[in-house]
Amino acid sequence: MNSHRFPALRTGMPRIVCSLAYLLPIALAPAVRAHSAAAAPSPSVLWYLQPAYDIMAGALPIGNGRLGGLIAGGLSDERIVLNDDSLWTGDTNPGGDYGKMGSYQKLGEIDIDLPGHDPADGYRRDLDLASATAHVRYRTGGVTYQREYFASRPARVLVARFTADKPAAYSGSIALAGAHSEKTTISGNRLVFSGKLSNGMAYETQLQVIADGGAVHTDGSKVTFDHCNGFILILGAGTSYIMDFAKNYVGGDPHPAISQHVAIASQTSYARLRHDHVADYRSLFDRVSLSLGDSPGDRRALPTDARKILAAQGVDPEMDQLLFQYGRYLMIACSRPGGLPANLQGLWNDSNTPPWDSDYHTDINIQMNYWPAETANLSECALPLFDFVESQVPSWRTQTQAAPEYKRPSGALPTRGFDLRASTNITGGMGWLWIKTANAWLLQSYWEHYAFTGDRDFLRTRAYPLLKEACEFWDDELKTLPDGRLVVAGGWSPEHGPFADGTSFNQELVWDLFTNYLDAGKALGIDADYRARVTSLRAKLLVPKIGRWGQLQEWRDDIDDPNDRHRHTSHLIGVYPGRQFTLRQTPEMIRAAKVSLQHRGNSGDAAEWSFAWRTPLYARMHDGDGAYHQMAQFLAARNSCVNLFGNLSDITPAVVQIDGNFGITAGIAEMLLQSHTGEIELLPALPAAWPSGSVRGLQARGGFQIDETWSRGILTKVTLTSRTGTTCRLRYGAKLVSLSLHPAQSITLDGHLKPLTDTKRVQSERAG
Ligand code: FUC
Repeated sequence: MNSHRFPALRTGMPRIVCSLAYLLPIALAPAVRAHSAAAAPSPSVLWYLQPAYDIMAGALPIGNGRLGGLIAGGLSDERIVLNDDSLWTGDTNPGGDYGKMGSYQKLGEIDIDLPGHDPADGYRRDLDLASATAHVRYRTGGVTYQREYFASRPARVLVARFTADKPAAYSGSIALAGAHSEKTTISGNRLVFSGKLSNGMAYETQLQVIADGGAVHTDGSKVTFDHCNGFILILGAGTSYIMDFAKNYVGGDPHPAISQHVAIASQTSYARLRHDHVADYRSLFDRVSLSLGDSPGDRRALPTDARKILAAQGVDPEMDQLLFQYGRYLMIACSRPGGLPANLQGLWNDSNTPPWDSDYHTDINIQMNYWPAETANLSECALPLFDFVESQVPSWRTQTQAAPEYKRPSGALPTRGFDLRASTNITGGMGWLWIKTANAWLLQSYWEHYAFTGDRDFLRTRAYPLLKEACEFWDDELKTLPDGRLVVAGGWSPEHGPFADGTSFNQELVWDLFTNYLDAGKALGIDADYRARVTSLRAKLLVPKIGRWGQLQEWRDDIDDPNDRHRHTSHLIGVYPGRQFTLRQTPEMIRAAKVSLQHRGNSGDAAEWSFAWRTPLYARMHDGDGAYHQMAQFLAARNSCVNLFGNLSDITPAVVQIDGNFGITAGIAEMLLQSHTGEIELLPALPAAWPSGSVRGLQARGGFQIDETWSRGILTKVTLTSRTGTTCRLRYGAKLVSLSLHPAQSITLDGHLKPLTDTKRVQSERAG
């Protein structure tokens, strides 16, 4: 294989390179002569004029929910980093020993040598969010070369196609390398490696090379080809992991299924593979479209990395749209039913020692990953989270009920329920500290899934039993203060300050759990007695107070430091993603929350995800410009450094973390539509930066899909479609109407909430 000439392709490269250096790859690499601006694409494309400068920061991610690829786009040395979401080291249930938790692993990579392709003209690399396909295109030696990549869920493989506009243009080689010193074997143009991790997990990867014309032969560990017209690559992989506690998370040998997937895909035409992939992807992606207005005229001519810098300095609504849809793209690519949920890096990982083990962090990160699932109309993408939780609960339960930290003065241990530590692996293991109310926080997604979809079966069989079990846990664990108030004892406010009784984060999460449980029980009409008990427990919960500088106190004692710039905003969880405090019902608490938020400042404390939390927080305060400012900071973060993560990944602080991408998507949705108060509120936090626009297909609680159009900052039209057939209260500013819809019925209203269709069902109400 050629030495990796292009900086993007050197693995040991330091991740932080400062701003002037950013221009080096373009300015100093004669290898790549930029494509003309004339090819400026639609706003739903990420595009670049050079290969990735760093794999995690710059390569373009594709995924089918389980298998992922990071495309570097090198000229003479293309590199595709491979991942399988279940390839993890670590022991099953290591009993809180962080060291034994293991970490998410890199699977391997495909390395393609194309001697003579460097230098090239007109280089362009892109990721088209409308079709979930990535591309590389360039011209060299009088030939125009094109590559297309996608990850097919229907075919369960990654696919790449290399073509040229002249025959016999390709000569080179293809290698497949595992990340754990495996030996790759080749037979019939199929490269295979397999292995077993020290925890016994078996895995395998198969790559079929299908050449068009020319001569193909194998050369040791590579497939080499001379004068081919082009080639197609089909990659399948898997592990022996299954999400099943009862089987100790060990399933069968992955080999037969991988062989079958690769064989079938290899016999299927490229056009059919692509068609099926795009149809599958679009069935989710096309549910929501967003238009936030025009960007300054010259922006479309700029590649995404350059445009990101400018967008952070001024308004660029198309970039905001791109950020929103990129979060949805990533969700579809890394969280599909049957697979594991999105981990700290989603699915994409170039290391066997990734930051924080690329695990499932339970004190913000995994929760944030799923914030947009319901509002941004990707409810099915939340299913991996529920499958994961249910597969881990038996182990979490055992560990919780044996935890010395939960031992009471009497020596008794908990006998009901489960809780979580901050880090979790995929085999029931947990590490680091207990995040006492992480159980409540994870289960919030269960309630939300029902609230948005109206799926009663899910509520009855999956959500309700866990919500009740967690209530029973807190029923046993809450401590009674001398004044009769109930508190979570010795809890943290992630991730700073003292461990104390009645910390606001914990109080708000138990309130949230109890409320979700009560709503669930009421919807199902069951367990009236226990509901009465939980109602009385909830009434006794200590409610966070307003402190000496007008802040929403983070702790029971008024010890908040007004200069505290910590990245977490844990005490504001009752504002977002919770619903304890709302503008209309508890305006004084929202005012106090805003004081706290403003004092947190704008540093984000080096975690980009913190801007992605502050965006929906300001949105819930109906401060659209405040929300926009946080979103702009997310975009701006670390623009002074090159590794400015041109692929738009969130970074925390020098490593990729995916939570912020999801949080920003959720934040934008929350600016445009809210439904946590019992009303559906239209355009609650529209910023001045988006004076005119439209959105189609956002979801609201109660099983509604909402389309909104606005002009000069004012709603002009709204269409509601009811999934299940129900009533709702629809609000725009001071205007409020009640609607009653049949299943699948739609209704359109103007900006005064006057019906444009089906007048019978609309009845005006006075604003509350
Ligand atoms: C939490 C955060 C960190 C980081 C880590 C993965 O500990 O406080 O910023 O996101 O998770």
